Amino acid sequence: MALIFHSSIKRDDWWKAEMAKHVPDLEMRFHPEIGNPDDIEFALCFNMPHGELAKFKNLKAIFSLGAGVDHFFKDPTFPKHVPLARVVDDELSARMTEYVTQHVLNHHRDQLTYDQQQKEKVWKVHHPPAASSRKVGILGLGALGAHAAKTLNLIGFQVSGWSRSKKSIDGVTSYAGEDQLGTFLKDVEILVCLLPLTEQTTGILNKDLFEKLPKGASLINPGRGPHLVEQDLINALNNGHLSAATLDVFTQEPLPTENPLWEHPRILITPHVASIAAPNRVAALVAQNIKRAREGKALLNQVDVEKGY
Ligand code: NDP
Ligand code: OXD
Repeated sequence: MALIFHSSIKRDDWWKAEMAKHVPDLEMRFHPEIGNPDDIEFALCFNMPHGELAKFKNLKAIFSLGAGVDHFFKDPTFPKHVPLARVVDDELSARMTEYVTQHVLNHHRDQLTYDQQQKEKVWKVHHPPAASSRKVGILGLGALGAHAAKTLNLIGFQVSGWSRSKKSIDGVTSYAGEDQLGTFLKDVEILVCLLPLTEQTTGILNKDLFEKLPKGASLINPGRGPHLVEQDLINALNNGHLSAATLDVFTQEPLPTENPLWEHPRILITPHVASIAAPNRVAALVAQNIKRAREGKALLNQVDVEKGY
């Protein structure tokens, strides 16, 4: 009964101790010290090197260390028949809501303009509309998007969201499916992307989508880098159709120093920190799911591999 662990963050002793609190009979092995691959029944990982998970023929479950699972599906040998669970956690949602709220307010109050004015020692007032007449739209109304939508609504913004299936969230207008994307976008002044990265959503933040937004709209992307066509964003900012953007995730991470996004005066960049799953919460979730797998129960927060999220 062994669990293989892989993460770029090396805290092996900590993970051993934390998992032992919940599942004392579990042996933890740290990739690449696999031992006999046939011993491995569970895998807890993020960005596992391709081809590795396919070596474990007796896997009972795979757990993502984060909310996103696109990193698994990039591996052509990923064992799709093994149940896969991801992190859905109130604290993770609350942290993402902090990030989204912070940057919605930045764009709502035109903070990038004041940052520039401060550099130039310019005292000039710009009057933002009241939150009650500002329209914020969220692509993706799942665990993270729905949480952020509710908070933005409490602050007083007019909030709408777009998802695959229609939602019923107090104070949030819900649009669903390809047919309603244009209607959703036409009023959105601040657009937040909290979609998972799938075949359907790759490149969704592109020229066509930007043109459907009203002039002066801004973008916040804590979803995934490949949602965005970077050059289309730069063009839309340079021609004045979009006014500003906040980007947390990038097609290439770390963002290469020569990437023009770094220097754009209307882009605010953070290094994939919008919401990081807390290890103690992940350990508790994984332990709960290991117990369920041992009892033959369905996993909590199981991913639909056909949908890809
Ligand atoms: P969920 O799976 O809970 O929600 C995804 C939402 O997107 C759902 O509402 C779903 O619709 C909608 N959706 C998916 N595909 C489509 C589509 N083709 N068209 C329309 N809507 C679609 O995911 P989470 O909210 O937990 O996480 C979202 C993403 O946030 C993660 O996948 C990850 O990429 C990113 N993330 C980023 C972090 C960061 O620090 N930057 C941290 C954590 C996550 P429906 O509800 O109808 O299925
Ligand atoms: C996640 C992330 O998916 O950190 O949890 O991006």
